[in-house]
Amino acid sequence: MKEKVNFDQMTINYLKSLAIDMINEAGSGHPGIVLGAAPIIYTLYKNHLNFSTIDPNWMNRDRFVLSAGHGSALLYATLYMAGFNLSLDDLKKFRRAGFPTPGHPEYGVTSGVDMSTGPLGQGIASAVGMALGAKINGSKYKLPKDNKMFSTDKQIFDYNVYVLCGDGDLMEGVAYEAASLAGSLELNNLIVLYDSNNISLDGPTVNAFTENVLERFKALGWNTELVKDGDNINAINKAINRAKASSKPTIIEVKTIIGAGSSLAGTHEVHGKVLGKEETLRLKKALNLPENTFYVPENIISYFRKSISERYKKHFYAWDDSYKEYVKKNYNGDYNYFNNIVSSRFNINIINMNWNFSSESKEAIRDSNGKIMVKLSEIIPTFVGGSADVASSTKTYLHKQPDITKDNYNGKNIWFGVREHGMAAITNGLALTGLRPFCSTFLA
Ligand SMILES: Cc1ncc(C[n+]2csc(CCOP(=O)(O)OP(=O)(O)O)c2C)c(N)n1
Repeated sequence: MKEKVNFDQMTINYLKSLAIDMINEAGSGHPGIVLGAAPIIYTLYKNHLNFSTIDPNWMNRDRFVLSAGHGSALLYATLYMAGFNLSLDDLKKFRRAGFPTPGHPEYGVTSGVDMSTGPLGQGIASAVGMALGAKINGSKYKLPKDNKMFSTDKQIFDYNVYVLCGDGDLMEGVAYEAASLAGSLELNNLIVLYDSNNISLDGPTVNAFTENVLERFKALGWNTELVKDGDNINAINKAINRAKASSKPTIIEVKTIIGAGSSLAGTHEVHGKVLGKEETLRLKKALNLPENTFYVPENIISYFRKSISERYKKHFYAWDDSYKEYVKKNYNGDYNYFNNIVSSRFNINIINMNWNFSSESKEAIRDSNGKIMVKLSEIIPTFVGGSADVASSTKTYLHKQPDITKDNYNGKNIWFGVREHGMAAITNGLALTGLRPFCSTFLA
């Protein structure tokens, strides 16, 4: 009897082998996360992440942030398999200057990369800003409810932000500062997949990182999920489904084995050690794959791409109808104008505005600056921001503009609390959503 092909498993195996071939060819990279986290990224891209490879910059696409930026080979292999604008040749040139496959993901260089990452902790922290940006835009641009088509207000921006992070990201303080604010603001569009393998670069995490991470996130106001077997894509899938339905941000801890399937599995040595030829051949044999390098059969690629496009099409066309209706109603059908507004692509000549400042004035510069910011907030629709609890001193509170709270995202003042590092990273994330953000603190 012919054995039934398990397409999910085979696609995961081919993802692993492509990424391992890339690292071998480059002579450097990180096989550990590739072999441990491939089922996580596969489940996310195949079943959940809404995006269009035809329009990779679709404004309402779900965002993906690889906070563990050292796992770039896995990301590029996934983007190639999903049909983004990457060729096998680009994969072969992993880590070479001038190719869209740099050592760590770079925004604007690779189609499908939503944020530059590498410095651990920054990705997850900036993803909080991206999720907040989505909430702010979601609250601003919407069609009122219509009983025939939809029963609640239809938001033009309602995307989720997904993060893949590792132990290292969660050891960084900036991650917790930002996660704390995400909990307070109930950013339920933020879903963090935690590749939990108890190993980092130098050794086991037990040497330095022993807290119960999920309990900690629970205390921050997050929904938490645990998947005990990182190879169980069914369980990962269900956890993501529950996360999407949650009223809080979610962290899904997925227990994995670093470098799974290699002879160094479960050790820190495989974190960043090139596997090499013999070891790779052994691995491919164990994964039931041919020895060929940079090889994926057509039927595997088309299985992955078809699964994605069938899911995405429904979502995209429904969104496109709402978008067109919204722009027709509110912007006379001028799509360019609307698109430019929401991505801060406009010029305002502030020099020629009537400022009434005198060179004789004894007013403190921060007071004058505060007045300028208030005025700008009235004319720049995407101007939002706040301070690390020192707006009374820095004079950056936007008087006349509403606060952004968990009950009302349609405001302009963000209360960052005393969290300077988190604030800066979150502000980067806000900028990535098209907003024109500011933040303020002072140097002591
Ligand atoms: C801020 C920062 N410090 C240090 C590093 C160097 N570094 C890269 S990966 C890594 C270990 C990360 O461990 P983990 O997140 O568990 O990844 P895994 O070993 O599971 O791949 C370190 C220390 C970095 N990229 N960023």
